[in-house]
Amino acid sequence: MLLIGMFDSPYVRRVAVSLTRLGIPFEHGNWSVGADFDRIREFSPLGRVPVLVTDGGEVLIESSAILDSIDGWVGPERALLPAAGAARREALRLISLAIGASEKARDQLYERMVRPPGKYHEPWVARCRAQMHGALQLLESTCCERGTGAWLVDDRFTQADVTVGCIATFLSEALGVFADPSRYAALGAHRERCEALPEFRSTHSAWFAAAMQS
Ligand SMILES: N[C@@H](CCC(=O)N[C@@H](CS)C(=O)NCC(=O)O)C(=O)O
Repeated sequence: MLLIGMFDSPYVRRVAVSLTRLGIPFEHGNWSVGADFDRIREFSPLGRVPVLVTDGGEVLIESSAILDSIDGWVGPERALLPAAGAARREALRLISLAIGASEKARDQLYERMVRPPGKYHEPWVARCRAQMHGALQLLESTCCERGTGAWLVDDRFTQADVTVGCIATFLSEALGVFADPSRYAALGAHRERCEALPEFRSTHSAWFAAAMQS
């Protein structure tokens, strides 16, 4: 099994954390969507990561669809997304908030990275920033309600923890959202708890963290 994409992407990383957590071995294609664009497009013409190539040669794209397949392979007892009911709805709500915040962060970053300086549209950046913080405030409220040391849904580690953890670290390193430790204290504590786990440690992109600080 080959997982294509760098771990600086929270979408790639949530797949890598899930595979590692579930004990599913994979080879890592540490390819950049910039420098290795043509190589990635040989597997997926969309040119976006993550891409998961199974041992049977099937090419899976889109992190949520990939995670759905992985849960299917391990079965309902071990699946990271709760199977049904209130737990599943709550996990999907938290995952949607985290993904939404990440997409709004990406839009802010791309505005600076892709457009020439004279073409920045500040009202769009401000709108994205407000939307990102709106989602983060709801995640912070949930972490506060759950209390210190609790996982986000039920009493077990789920895909909500994986995704919120990966995206919180991406937002921390790319945009410094935890620079003021009092602003998202409970979410920050949840992130640190996730990052202490072996599956998070083994998939952390030290390169990205350093590049964003310099
Ligand atoms: N919804 C997609 C988002 C994936 C995504 O945006 N990947 C970024 C890297 S973080 C990418 O491939 N960007 C290059 C591009 O879109 O051209 C998923 O969950 O897999």
